[in-house]
Amino acid sequence: MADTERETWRTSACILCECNCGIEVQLDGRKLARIRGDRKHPASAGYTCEKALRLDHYQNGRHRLTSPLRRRADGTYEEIDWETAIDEIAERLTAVRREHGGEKIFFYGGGGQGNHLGGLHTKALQAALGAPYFSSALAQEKTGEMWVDGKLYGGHTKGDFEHAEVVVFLGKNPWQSHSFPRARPTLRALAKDPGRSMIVLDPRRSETAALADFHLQVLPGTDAWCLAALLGVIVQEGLCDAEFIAEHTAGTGPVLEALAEVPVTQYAARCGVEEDLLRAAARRIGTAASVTTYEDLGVQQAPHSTLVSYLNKLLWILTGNFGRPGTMFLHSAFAALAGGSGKSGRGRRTPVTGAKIIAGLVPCNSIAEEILTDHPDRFRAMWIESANPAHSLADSQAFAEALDALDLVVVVDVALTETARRADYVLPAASQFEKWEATFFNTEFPHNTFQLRPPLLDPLPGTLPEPEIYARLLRRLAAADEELLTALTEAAHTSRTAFREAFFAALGKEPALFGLAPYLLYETLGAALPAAQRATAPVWGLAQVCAMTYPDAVRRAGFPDGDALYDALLATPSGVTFTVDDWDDVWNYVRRPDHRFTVEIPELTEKLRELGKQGERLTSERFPLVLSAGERRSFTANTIYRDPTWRRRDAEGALRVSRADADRLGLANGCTARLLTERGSAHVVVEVSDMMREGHISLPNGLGVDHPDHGTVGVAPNDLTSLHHRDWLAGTPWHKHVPARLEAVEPAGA
Ligand SMILES: Nc1nc2c(c(=O)[nH]1)N[C@H]1C(S)=C(S)[C@@H](COP(=O)(O)OP(=O)(O)OC[C@H]3O[C@@H](n4cnc5c(=O)[nH]c(N)nc54)[C@H](O)[C@@H]3O)O[C@H]1N2
Ligand SMILES: Nc1nc2c(c(=O)[nH]1)N[C@H]1C(S)=C(S)[C@@H](COP(=O)(O)OP(=O)(O)OC[C@H]3O[C@@H](n4cnc5c(=O)[nH]c(N)nc54)[C@H](O)[C@@H]3O)O[C@H]1N2
Ligand code: SF4
Ligand SMILES: [Mo]
Repeated sequence: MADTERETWRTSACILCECNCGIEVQLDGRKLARIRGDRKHPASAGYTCEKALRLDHYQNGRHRLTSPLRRRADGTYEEIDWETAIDEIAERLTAVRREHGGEKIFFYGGGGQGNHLGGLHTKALQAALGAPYFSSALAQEKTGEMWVDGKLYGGHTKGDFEHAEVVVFLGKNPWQSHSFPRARPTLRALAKDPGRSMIVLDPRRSETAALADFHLQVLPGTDAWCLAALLGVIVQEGLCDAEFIAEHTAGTGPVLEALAEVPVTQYAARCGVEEDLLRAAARRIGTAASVTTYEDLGVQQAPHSTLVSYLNKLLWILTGNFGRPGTMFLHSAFAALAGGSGKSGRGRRTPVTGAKIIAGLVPCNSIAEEILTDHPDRFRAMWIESANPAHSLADSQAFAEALDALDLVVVVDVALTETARRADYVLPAASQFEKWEATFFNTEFPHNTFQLRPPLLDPLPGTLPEPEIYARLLRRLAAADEELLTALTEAAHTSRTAFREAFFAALGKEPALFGLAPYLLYETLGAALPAAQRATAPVWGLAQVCAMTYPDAVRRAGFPDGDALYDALLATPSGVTFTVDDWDDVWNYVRRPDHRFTVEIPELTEKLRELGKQGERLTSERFPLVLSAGERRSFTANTIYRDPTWRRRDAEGALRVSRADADRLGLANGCTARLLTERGSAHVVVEVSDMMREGHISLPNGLGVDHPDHGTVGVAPNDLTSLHHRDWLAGTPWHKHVPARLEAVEPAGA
């Protein structure tokens, strides 16, 4: 019995958030009939949350497209065959390039929460077209943090939450949003252990805040003052780690001076946190044996976002909480999630508005501005894959107008999304369970893991996996030299060694080919692999680079070279630990010749000093409330699930309102109200909630998407947000801080 059962459970992963918990699936025909956590997965070890069990709503929903679509003059769509679609798109891309230049073709997306393999091929198309401008959702949440990371140590940091004595969450509700492996058991263990403490900065009593030892219930958008005050206490009471500062940092003096001057009492009042509680939290951080912190959307999409990222990092740097169990770390990566912050990327700006490009990403709030203009350098075409920016970017209406202004829009998606509805061509992708997939959210240390997931099903008829879509288009564009393709294919048929030598020799001779590498690998090595594994060829290339970048750590994980790593990935569908480090190795990830953190960032130290002068608020008499537009709840998952019946509770995604505000406005639980912002208005269902503090209201993310059977349920948050409220440096939007007004529609109790 055990054997037959084991045979029918197939290995995959959840695609709903960056944790990508391993799952096992029992199929009933094409239905994902039963789903459970995969105990063999090296990071999640059997854990899932409630959302994963509903994945059939994604796989087999009525939203699935089964034919390429072409837009008619009247805005409706007609089905066309793949050959026609590829021919016409190739022709129109070529025309845009001829008339305006390849750099006028803008790329967006290239991977969501579960699928990054297709994005490799998007890069190849960009290279073939000479189109360097690109963005994704990362440029509306993480680019401020990435810029700070680049200045401080040149890498991405995360924390060892499982072992930390003190954990600080800033604008982060991991009970619902996860973001580190096995989040709920980890939080429960933290809360239960009297020797450990959890500190949460959140205006809302979130599920995580309710478990915390210190809930610093800041006024929305005032985290900069709260953090400056916490740091002020640490510096002024001598709780810094002087030895760590002397040994591992440079340029710390001016920062310590600025913090020594912070008026703690005044800043505590400014952020609305009781001074004694704030001081107690600071002392807990300053005296703990190990501390980790996690900042997320509540601060990254709110005022002072980049400054807050900096202050967050100072909190663990000045207290020496790096590079030991239970503290912060830098880590290896199977492949880079974003790039371009290196030599070639430094100092790049957008062509029309001159916005700063960080980690190769154009700020999301700038995209519409780069299009809706007469400027000769405006973008003329857009390629969008695995993203729904007409729903997810600030000011949906402006973005829709921008799409309409372009000469050509192509969308690759599984559904006719809000974005696809504005496209000239929509190409239907095979689902993430119908092709090889993987993500590059590999951020753990000292053991980092990567999973290459085999398909559970054949592609739905009419759809194609992205690698095949891009290969057809790149062939039509004659992107690679035929002789080179023939020579590489021959080498691939000879042996892996022959191929490796031929491939790297070709790249060495012509570095420009690097951009096309995923396509070259698919066409040549892929053609020599068993047909069912063809799409894994680019992963062979990544495995080579990974083994060259971290030779010792990959060897310690048991792989003498990139080929051994690639073979293990194919043979181990539950995922592989690809690097094994020691805590002593962590300093090797600090990208500085002296391996020291560069602590002073003059632009931000200046902003820190200016906090004392700033009193202005974004709210006004007209818009007295602060709306957080996009809260993560138990039944939200960006726009991956389009069928509203996947939600077990909170069907319409209620607006959470404090009791005080509800009473003042005459609103009762379940009633409808009108929500207005400077950009738009919507009817909302009200939930009177003890989670909320007065003046703060909160709408969930991922609602307001259209479905063929159910219409549009709930509010699309970005009908209410504006392009103008954004970080001065990174351009990241303040989705969590939208000035708003609420009006009763039906009187309470009616
Ligand atoms: N269930 C679920 N989980 C998800 C996702 C999902 O769609 N659904 N999406 C995934 C993705 S893409 C991401 S990026 C992460 C995001 O994960 P989180 O950032 O944790 O999610 P949010 O709920 O957007 O925001 C976190 C908290 O910020 C608080 N907040 C609002 N304003 C402020 C403020 O001014 N200061 C402070 N300190 N806090 C504030 C909110 O009250 C909220 O509790 O979640 C991932 N996980
Ligand atoms: N107001 C407000 N706006 C926000 C946020 C917020 O909190 N508030 N959060 C922001 C954040 S953090 C994020 S990450 C973004 C998320 O927003 P987006 O990056 O736009 O991502 P999703 O909504 O997840 O859209 C993923 C798309 O991929 C499609 N898809 C699924 N599988 C496949 C596949 O295999 N192939 C292809 N080609 N397509 C596929 C889905 O149908 C869907 O259209 O939203 C951001 N927008
Ligand atoms: S934590 Fe994220 S990846 Fe894991 S099951 Fe839940 S939604 Fe899926
Ligand atoms: Mo996100």
